[in-house]
Amino acid sequence: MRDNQAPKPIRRLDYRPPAFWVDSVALDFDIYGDLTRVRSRLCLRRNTAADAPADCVFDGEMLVIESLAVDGKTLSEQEYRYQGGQLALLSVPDKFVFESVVTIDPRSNTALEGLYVSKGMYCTQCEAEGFRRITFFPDRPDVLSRFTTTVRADKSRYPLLLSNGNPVAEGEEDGRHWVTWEDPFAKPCYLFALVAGDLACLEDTFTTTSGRSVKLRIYAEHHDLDKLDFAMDSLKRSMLWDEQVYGREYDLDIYMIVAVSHFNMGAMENKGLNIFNTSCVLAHPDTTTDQGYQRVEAVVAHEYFHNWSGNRVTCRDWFQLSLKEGFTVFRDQEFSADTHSRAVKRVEDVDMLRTIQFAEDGGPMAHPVRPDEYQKIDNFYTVTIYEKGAEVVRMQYNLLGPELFRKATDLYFSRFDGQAVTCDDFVDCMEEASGQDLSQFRRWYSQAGTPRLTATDQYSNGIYRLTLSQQTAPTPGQADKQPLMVPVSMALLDQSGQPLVLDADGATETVLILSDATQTFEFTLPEQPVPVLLRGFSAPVELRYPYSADQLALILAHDTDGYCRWDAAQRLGLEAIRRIIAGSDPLVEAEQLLSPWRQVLARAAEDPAGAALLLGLPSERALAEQFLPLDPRAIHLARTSLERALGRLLQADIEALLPTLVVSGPYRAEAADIGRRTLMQRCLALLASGEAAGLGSRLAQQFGSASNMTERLGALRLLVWHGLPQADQALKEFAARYAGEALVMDQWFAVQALVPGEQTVAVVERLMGHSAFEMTSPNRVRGLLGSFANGNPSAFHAADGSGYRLYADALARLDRLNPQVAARMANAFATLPRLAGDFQVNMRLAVQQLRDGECSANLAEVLDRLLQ
Ligand code: B3K
Ligand code: ZN
Repeated sequence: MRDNQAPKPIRRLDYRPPAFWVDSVALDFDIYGDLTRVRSRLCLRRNTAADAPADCVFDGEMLVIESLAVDGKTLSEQEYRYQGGQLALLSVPDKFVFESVVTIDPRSNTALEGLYVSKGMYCTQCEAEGFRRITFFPDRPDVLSRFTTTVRADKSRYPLLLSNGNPVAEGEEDGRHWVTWEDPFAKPCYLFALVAGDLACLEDTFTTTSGRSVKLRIYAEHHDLDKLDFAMDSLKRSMLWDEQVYGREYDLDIYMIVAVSHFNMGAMENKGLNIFNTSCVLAHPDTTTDQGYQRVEAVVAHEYFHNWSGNRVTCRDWFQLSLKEGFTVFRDQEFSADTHSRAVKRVEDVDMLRTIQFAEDGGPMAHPVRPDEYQKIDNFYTVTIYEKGAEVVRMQYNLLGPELFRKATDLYFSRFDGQAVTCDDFVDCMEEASGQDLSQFRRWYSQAGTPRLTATDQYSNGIYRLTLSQQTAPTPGQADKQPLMVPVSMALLDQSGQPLVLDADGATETVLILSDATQTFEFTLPEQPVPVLLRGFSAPVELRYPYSADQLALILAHDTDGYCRWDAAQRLGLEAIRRIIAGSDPLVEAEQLLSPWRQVLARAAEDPAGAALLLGLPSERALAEQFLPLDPRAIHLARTSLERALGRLLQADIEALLPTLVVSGPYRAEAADIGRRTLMQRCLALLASGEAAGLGSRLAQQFGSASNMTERLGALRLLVWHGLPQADQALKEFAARYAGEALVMDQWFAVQALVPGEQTVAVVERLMGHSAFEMTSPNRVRGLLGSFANGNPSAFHAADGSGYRLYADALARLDRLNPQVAARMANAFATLPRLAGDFQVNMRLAVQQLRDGECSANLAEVLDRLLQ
C-alpha cells in the first residue's frame, strides 16, 4: 500500500474462525529467468462452526492471474472478485477443489517477503503474511494444511531444489529438472519454504532417543562451506537438549538450514527447512567474533526449538505471537545458560530487556505481550513480544518449579499437538498441571507498561518490615492499570554481607508474591539488614529502593546472585553519572568507584566474563531511560568523562591483570575463553578511555597479529573510536582483507558509524555513497544506519538535527525498497517524546517530514504512533 494512509486496525476480539479449511495443498513452481509461474490446487471444506463467516475469500497480493478454476471448471471474470489483496469466489459448494495459476516476479521483490532472489538464489519468507505474495490462500495461522510442493528450474543454474518435508520424486527434461517434496505434518502457510539455487552443503546425522536417524544439512554459498561446522554442532546440541529438558524429539527424516545473505531478520523456523540470515549461521574464527558465535548458537537453537513451540503447536492468530516467541526465547535462553555461564547469560538478557524493552514499554510503541490491535503485524515482532514474553514464561517456570513446569509443557504439547492455540491455552496448562490459580497472573499478557516496584523498609524491636508497592504508568490506549502478580525473589544481608536466615528451615532466599498495590512483609531478625531484591531478576519490573553507595558496594562484594551484583554495579555507575551531570567532578566520582571496582579486578580471575560485566558503566542507551527530559549530549559527556577518569585511575591495576587474560591455543567459542577475551577487551577499552601512553601501537600490533576476529575487530574498534593515529591504516587494511566477506564488511561499516561525536554524521553520509553500501541488503543497512541511530547517541542526536535528517532521508529511500525493515528501524526515533528542547523540535521535524512524504503502511503505522 503506497497511498500514505494507515490501514484500519485489526482487533483481537474480532477473531472469527476461518470460513473454509484447506485439507491439502499441491503447489507447483516453474521458475524462469523472467517470472515464476505458481500453480496451486487446494482441497477446501466449509468450516461448520457457527461463528465462521460464509464467504470464500483468499488472500493474494501482487499476483497476476492466468486462470482460476473450481472443481475443474475455469472461472469467468464474473465468478470472482480480486481487489484490495483479496480474492472472493462468488459462489462455491461446501467441499471443492480450487485451482489457480498465477505469475509472480521474485527478482524485483526487494521487500524480501514471499518468494525473492538473494544473490541469484530463490528463497522464501512467509511469516507473517508473505505467503499471499506467492499464491491465493487463506493466509492465517489457524488454517493448517498438508503441503506437497514441486519445484522446477534450470538444472545447471539451480541444481538444488528444496521445500518442506521429505523429497518424494524427481525428474528432468530439456535442461530443466524438478523435485517434489511432501510434508506429512499439517502446517499453517507461514511455515512454507522453498529454495532453488547452487549451494554447498555440510551434512551430518543425529539419532533421536527413540532411534530415528535424522539427516542434518546446512547449505550456504560455496565459499562459505568452511563456516558451517559450528552451526551444525549447535544444532546437534540443541536437539539433544530438547530431548533431555523437554522430552521433545525431532519428527521428520531431514532437517535443513539454508543461509541467505538478504534477510529481514535473524532466521525463520519453516518446517524442516529453516532459512537463516547468513549472520546467524556462518561462523569461523577468522571472520566471526565471540558475540557472533553466541548469536549463531542461540538462533540455531531458537529455530530448532520452534519445531515444537511454534510448528507442532502454533498460534491461533497473530495476537498470540508471544505464545510461540516468548516461550521459544525462554527455551533458547535456558539452552544458552546451560551451555555457558548461567549468571552471565542472565545479565546479558536482562540488560537488553531493561535497556530496549523497558524503553518500548514506556514509549509511544508500548503494547501488551498479547496485543489487542495492530495495523501491520510485521511491526509487532518486538522486544515486548519476544523478550518480555520470555520473562512472562520464566515467571511461570519459577512459580511452578522445574518439575511442575515440565508436567505443564508435556500437557501443553500433547493436548494441542497439531492445533493453533492461544496464550490462555498455555496458561491453562500451567494451572492444570500445578493446581495454582494464575488468574491474576494473566494480566502480564494483557497489560502494557513496565511496573515500577517501590520498596521501603523499617527495622525496630527485632522486626524488619519491607513494604512493596507497584504502580504502572498509563500507556497508549490503556489509561488504567491494575496490580499484577509480581514474584519478588529476595535475600537479606547482614552488615558484613552474610545472608541472614529468613525462616525456620534455614532458608536464606525467599520469594515474596506481591499481588496488591501495596503489601508489607515482616521478618524477625537480629539486626537491620540490607535487602537484596529481585534476585535473578525475578520479574520484569523497575525496582526503586533508596540504596546508599555503601549498601550497593556491600551487595556487589558479597551477594551470590549474579544479576543483583551487576545491578548494584550499574546503580553505582548511574548515580555517579547523575552527580556529574549535576556538576560534580568526574575525578571525584571515579575515586568513589575505585574501591568496588578494584575488588572486582582483584577477583577477576574467578569469573572473567562476570567481571567484565561488573566493570561496565550503564550504556548511553540504558542511561537515556533514567533522565526526563532527555539530554543525550549531557549523558554522553558525563559518561565519557567518568570512563576516562576510571581508565586513568585503574591503569596500573589493569596492566597487572592483562597478562593473565591472554588466551593461547586454537580459537574456541567456549565460555572460559570467551570470558577472558571479553574482559581483555573491556580492560583495553578502559586504557584507551584513559588515553594510556603507547596504546595505539599496542592495538595496531594486536590488530595485525590477531589469530581471530574477536581480537582483530576489538583492536580496530578501539583504534577507530578513540581516534588513534593508526586507525585509518587499520580501516584500510581491514577493508582490503575482507572485501569478499560480506558479514565482516557489515562490521567495517558499523565500526565507523559508531565513532562518538557529531562529525560521524558526515562520515555516515559518505559511507552511504561507498561502492559496497547496498540499500537492498538489510544487514548492510543495519550495519551502517542501524548502528548509527541505535548505538551512537552523540552523533545521531547532533545538536543541529543533521543526524535525524540523514536518518529520515535514508529511511524514506529504504521504505520504497523494504517497508518492513524501514518501519522497524524507524523505532530509533522512539525517544522523541522524552527528548529535551531542541532535540525534540529537530527530531519531530525530521519525523514529520518523513511522514509527509510517500510512506508504506508499515512505516506509517510506526510514525503515526511516534507523532501522536
Ligand atoms: N518467526 C520468525 C520471525 C518472523 C518475522 C516476520 N516478520 C523468526 C523467529 O522468531 O524465530
Ligand atoms: Zn522465534
